[in-house]
Amino acid sequence: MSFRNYFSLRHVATLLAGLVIGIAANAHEYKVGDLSIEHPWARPTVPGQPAGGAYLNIENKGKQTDTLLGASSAAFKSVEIHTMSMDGNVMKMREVGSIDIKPAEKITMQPGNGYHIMLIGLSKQLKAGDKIPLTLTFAKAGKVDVVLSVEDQSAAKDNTMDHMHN
Ligand SMILES: [Cu+2]
Repeated sequence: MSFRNYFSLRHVATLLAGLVIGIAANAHEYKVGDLSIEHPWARPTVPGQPAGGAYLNIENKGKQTDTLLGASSAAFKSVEIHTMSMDGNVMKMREVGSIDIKPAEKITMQPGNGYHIMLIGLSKQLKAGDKIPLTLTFAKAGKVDVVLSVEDQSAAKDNTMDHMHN
């Protein structure tokens, strides 16, 4: 390997290390029992928007299934767990009563597909940088307080508001 190649590899490695540290500093993670809850965040809303979407990942590192039973926050009238899926060409959303998280399973929520948390009855607009308390209730792990950070990830595909319901 020439000195030049060696130098660029080192340079790339340094950049990658910086990136990983950057991500770690941004992400926030909560551990409760065997569960780890990663990066709770919500999308900003426009003025007058009645509901918003929130997302987080839940990983079960234990040997027993736990169940997310619900979520609540004083900032909203109600908080519901929803899932979205394609039915032919139509994106359909429905409320799910709970989400099972099996051993070694990781539930990933993201805009536009699968599970999300619906924040209903916004008392004010959600703006990037806002921090919103949210309480998750699990069957085994109990109640877990997390903080949703409102982040503008406008590059992310989002259909959350395209399938609004009452
Ligand atoms: Cu929804």
